[in-house]
Amino acid sequence: MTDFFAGLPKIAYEGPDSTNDFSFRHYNPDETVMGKRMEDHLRFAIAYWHSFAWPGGDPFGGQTFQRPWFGDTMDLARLKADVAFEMFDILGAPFFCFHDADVRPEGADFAESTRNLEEIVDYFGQKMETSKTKLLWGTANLFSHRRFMSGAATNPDPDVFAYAGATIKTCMDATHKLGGANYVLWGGREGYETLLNTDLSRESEQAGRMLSMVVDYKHKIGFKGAILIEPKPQEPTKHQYDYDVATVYGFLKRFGLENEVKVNIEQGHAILAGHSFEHELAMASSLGLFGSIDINRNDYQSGWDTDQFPNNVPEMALAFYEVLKAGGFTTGGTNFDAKLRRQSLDPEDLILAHVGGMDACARGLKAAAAMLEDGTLEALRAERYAGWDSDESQKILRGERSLGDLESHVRSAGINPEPRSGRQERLENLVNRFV
Ligand code: XUL
Ligand code: CO
Repeated sequence: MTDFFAGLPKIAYEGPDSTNDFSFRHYNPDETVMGKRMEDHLRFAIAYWHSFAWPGGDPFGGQTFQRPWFGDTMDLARLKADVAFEMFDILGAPFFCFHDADVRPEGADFAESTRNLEEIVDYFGQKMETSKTKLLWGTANLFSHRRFMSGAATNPDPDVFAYAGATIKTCMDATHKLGGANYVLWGGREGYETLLNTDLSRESEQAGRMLSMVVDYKHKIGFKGAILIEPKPQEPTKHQYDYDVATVYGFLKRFGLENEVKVNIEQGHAILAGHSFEHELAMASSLGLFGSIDINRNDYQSGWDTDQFPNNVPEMALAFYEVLKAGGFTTGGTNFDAKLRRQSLDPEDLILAHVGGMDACARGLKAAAAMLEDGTLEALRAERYAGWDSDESQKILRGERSLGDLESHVRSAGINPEPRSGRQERLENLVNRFV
């Protein structure tokens, strides 16, 4: 037991009227929502990197956090793991997620880095024997070290491609060993700064090859979890290839991987791509790609990736509405890829940030379930498209009508369409009854 969270209680559900900051007001793991326990719906995960590895820097200033485990030794990596599992326990977190670089010190070479990772994975394994917290996903950090500055799979240097592939293998092994539910690939440096030095065609071929190797390796080792790509349009790279869900779908189709890989959709990345979060969720669901979510928002003024904890309940309601309509999570979950503000120095800030985020999601989930159970929104949507249920319309969709047939039909039936209201304000008012 470390003393990092000394004096802080285990967080319990006390209901909406509680004035205790250290309690859940809405997240009640055992409460049933649409026939499923809330904990099983939401499948919350703590992100190791933001909570335990991030030093509190910004582009104008360095470290603000002084954590006793900061440093590059294996002893400190073990201390970090001790504190992490203590926080998982305080929050009752069912899952966590990590990159290799979050959990182990970088070695002098590949072999040493891998040995360090394997030692920490064994340490995690021991802790997980007595902890309820499981691994939602593992991933490789292929963006922080200078060797990856020009990309990992999309690097002009095949040695970097090899190093990246070898690193992914070790991280897939680690994820598999810990019983991880998914494996994530986020291509922060897979893109370019300038077309003047970039061969787009080669780079996308390389990315396709790497992903095919990842899928082959998954099958080789019998990893049953999902492989997930996390789209993002830019930052750190000026133009990232996995721009958004639709772009990822095109990439997967091109390499014949659309039935092998799904997406991990992050709210902040959706915003950076000029979409709403719910747009990306609905798009993934309609393309059969919905996998998991990273639930961190951006500041709407800053225009960059601020990775803040969710606290806007109407936004969460619309997001979980799409999650529920997609059938909910199978292997996926709700990962807090969110960090404290750099002035939030205290251990209790770390706990309260997650408490607030978990409550905001739980309120959103309950509102979304109530909207679905009420049924008005879906009934109005179905009514809007009801014309397509007719026999003639279905023939059009089945490809049994040509443009010439449409012309004859319009002429003979005297079709002269009258626009109908989209009723947006009425629908927005309806949503506001539930949030
Ligand atoms: C970066 C980001 C990553 C991925 C995992 O914006 O979201 O933390 O979630 O590499
Ligand atoms: Co993320």
